[in-house]
Amino acid sequence: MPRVRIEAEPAALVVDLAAAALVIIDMQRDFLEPGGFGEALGNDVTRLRRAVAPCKAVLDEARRLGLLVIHTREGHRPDLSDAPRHKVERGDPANRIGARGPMGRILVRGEPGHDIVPELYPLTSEPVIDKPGKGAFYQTDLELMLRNRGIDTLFVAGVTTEVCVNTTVREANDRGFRCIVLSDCCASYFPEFHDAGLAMIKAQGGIFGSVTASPHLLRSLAAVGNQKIA
Ligand code: TIU
Repeated sequence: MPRVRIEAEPAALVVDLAAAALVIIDMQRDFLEPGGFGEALGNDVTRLRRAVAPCKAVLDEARRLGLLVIHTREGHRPDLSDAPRHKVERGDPANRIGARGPMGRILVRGEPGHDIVPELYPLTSEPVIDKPGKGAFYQTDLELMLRNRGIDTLFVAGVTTEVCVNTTVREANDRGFRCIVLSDCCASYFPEFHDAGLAMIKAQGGIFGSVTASPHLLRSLAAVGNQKIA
């Protein structure tokens, strides 16, 4: 089984790729495109677009090697019965979760805006986790899926760095999964929160996990050559 050394902060790591997965968090049109939830919350969505190309490069390499890839989407049932009241009632009523926007009902499963951006669209073989919360482990079968596959290490990408990425990494850390967050594959509407979100993960000897930039991972994966992981 291929093992690779990856440059990371606070320290380099050795990863058994057969026990690793790429988890891409919430790269949904609602967060990344105009007219969605992100913009409805008053955010500049172009700030998130910069993560798409690095994510695509890592996704392509993961697919080439046969690394397990899991996508997540934040969103709710059409009747919003799985959405806490305070979450639904946040913000301008015209732009709330469940309200009708240019990409359908905001953050509702099955609507165009809820789906993943075309550049990173999942293959049918790649599990998609629909999650009602910020963390990908909360009320989902992600942990079951990872344990069934013997996964102990997660490469984490997606948006936003300080919200769903950080929440997921903290949940994963408590469950015993090692997280390696790909800094340029994550993004935030607030650059300072992106930086702080990454700093919090890798501080204190990597209290929640490690951080690296995608070129380091890509270099390590390229060294595997044409060996297939699975
Ligand atoms: N608003 C914001 O920064 N994020 C979210 O609402 N969800 C995710 O991060 N996916």
